[in-house]
Amino acid sequence: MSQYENIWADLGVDLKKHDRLLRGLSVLVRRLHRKQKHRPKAMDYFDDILNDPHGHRVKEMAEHREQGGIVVGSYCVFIPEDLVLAVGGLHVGLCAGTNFAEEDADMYLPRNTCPLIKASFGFKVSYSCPYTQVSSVIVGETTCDGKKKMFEELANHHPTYLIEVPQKKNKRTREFFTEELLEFKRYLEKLSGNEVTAERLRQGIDQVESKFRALQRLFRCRQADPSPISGLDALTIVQLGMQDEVNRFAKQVNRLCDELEERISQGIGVTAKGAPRILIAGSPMSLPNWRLHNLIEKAGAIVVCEESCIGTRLFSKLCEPKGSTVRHLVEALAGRHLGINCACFTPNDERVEDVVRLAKEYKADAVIHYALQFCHPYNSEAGKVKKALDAEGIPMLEVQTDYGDSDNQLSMRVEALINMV
Ligand code: BJ8
Repeated sequence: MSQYENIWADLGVDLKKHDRLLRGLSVLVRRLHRKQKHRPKAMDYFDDILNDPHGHRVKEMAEHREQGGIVVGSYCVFIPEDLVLAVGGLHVGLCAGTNFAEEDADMYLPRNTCPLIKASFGFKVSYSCPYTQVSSVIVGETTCDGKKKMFEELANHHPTYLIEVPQKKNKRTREFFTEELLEFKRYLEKLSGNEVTAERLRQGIDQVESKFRALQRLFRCRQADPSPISGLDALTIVQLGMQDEVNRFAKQVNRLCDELEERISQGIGVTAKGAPRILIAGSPMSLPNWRLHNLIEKAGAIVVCEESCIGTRLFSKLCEPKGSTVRHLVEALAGRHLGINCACFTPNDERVEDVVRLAKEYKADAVIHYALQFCHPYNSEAGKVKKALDAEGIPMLEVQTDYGDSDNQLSMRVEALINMV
C-alpha cells in the first residue's frame, strides 16, 4: 500500500482504477526511459517524479488546500499560471496522454472526439487522477470546438471556469483578451480571498518566466550534435513541468543544463554525432504520450525539438510590460499568450514560419507533423506546413494517431523516413 493512499482516498480517487493506472505507467517507464543509454545523471530528479507521479506533489497540493489555499487545474497554455501564483494558488496542467479512461469519456462525449480531450475528461469522470481531484476549480478555454463542448459537460462534474480565447490576433482581440484575464483575476481573488497586487503579479511572472528560461536553455542544448539528451527525456521534463512546483522545477532544469553544457563541451551525446535529427510539430503530447519519440529514437534517430504546447509554444514568448501597474502586467500577459501560435487561430501563418525556422535552428534532417485523430486545427495545417518545408528542401512526414497501442504501421513509416534522410 502506498503511503499516499489515504490522501488519494480523501480526494475521492477510485483507488482500484488508480492502482491500474499507476501500474501501467510504471511498466511504460521501465520499458522506455530505463532502457535508454548514456542518460545525464541529473535526470535523477525527474526519474524520482516518474517513479512517484501522484505522490509527493499531490500531497503538497492537498496540504495547500487544507490550509485554505486554492489549486487551479487547466488544459491549455493559454491559462496564465502567473495569475494563479499571484493569489498564492498552485497551478496544475491536467491534459492526459493515455486512453486509460476512454470508455468512461465515451459515455458523455462523441466517439469522434480528439483523444486528448477524451483522456483528460475521462480522468475526471473515472475519478482516476488525483491532480484533477485536488483542483479547487478547472479552468477551460474556448480554443477548439471539442474542448469548448467538453467544458460544458465538465461543469456537471467539477467546479469549472471558462476563459474566452480569441480566434484572431489583432489589437482589438488583444484588448478583449486583456479584459478576459482581468475578469479571471477578479475570479481568482474572490476564490482565494487574496488580492492581486502589482508586486505579487510581478513575482508570479518572474517565477513562471524563470521556468520558461530554464526550458529555453534545455532546448538550446538540444541544438548540439550529438544531442546531450534524448528527445524522450526532454519531452518528459516539459510534461512534468506542468505539475511540479515552479521554482523547484526551474532549479532542477538548470542543474540538468549545467551537466548538458558540460557534455556538449566534451562532445558527449546520447547518440553518435550525425544521427538523423527529427523535429516534431503539431498537437501537444501530454504525459505519458511517449510513443512517437520512442519509435523514432529506437530506430536510431533523435528528436531534437517539439514545436508544440509541450514544447516551444509553451515557453518561447515572454512578457513585455509597458508599465508596472496590474493592468500593464495583465496586458503583457495577454500579449505573451496571443503570441502562442496555436492552430486554433486563423489565419495562423506564424506557426508555419515557426516550424521552418525551428527546423533550421535545430538542424533537423526531417520534420514529423504530428496531429491527434480528430484534432481538426492541427490536421488542417499539415498541408501548409508541408508546402513551406518542401520549398526549403526539408522532408516532412505527416502522422495522425490516437492513443491506441498499435505501432506497426507508424513504426514502418518512421523507419522509412529515417532511412531516407
Ligand atoms: S494552445 S494546442 S494547449 S488548445 S489536440 S484539444 S487543439 S483537438 S490541445 Fe491545445 Fe491550448 Fe492550442 Fe496548445 Fe483541440 Fe487539437 Fe485536441 Fe488540442
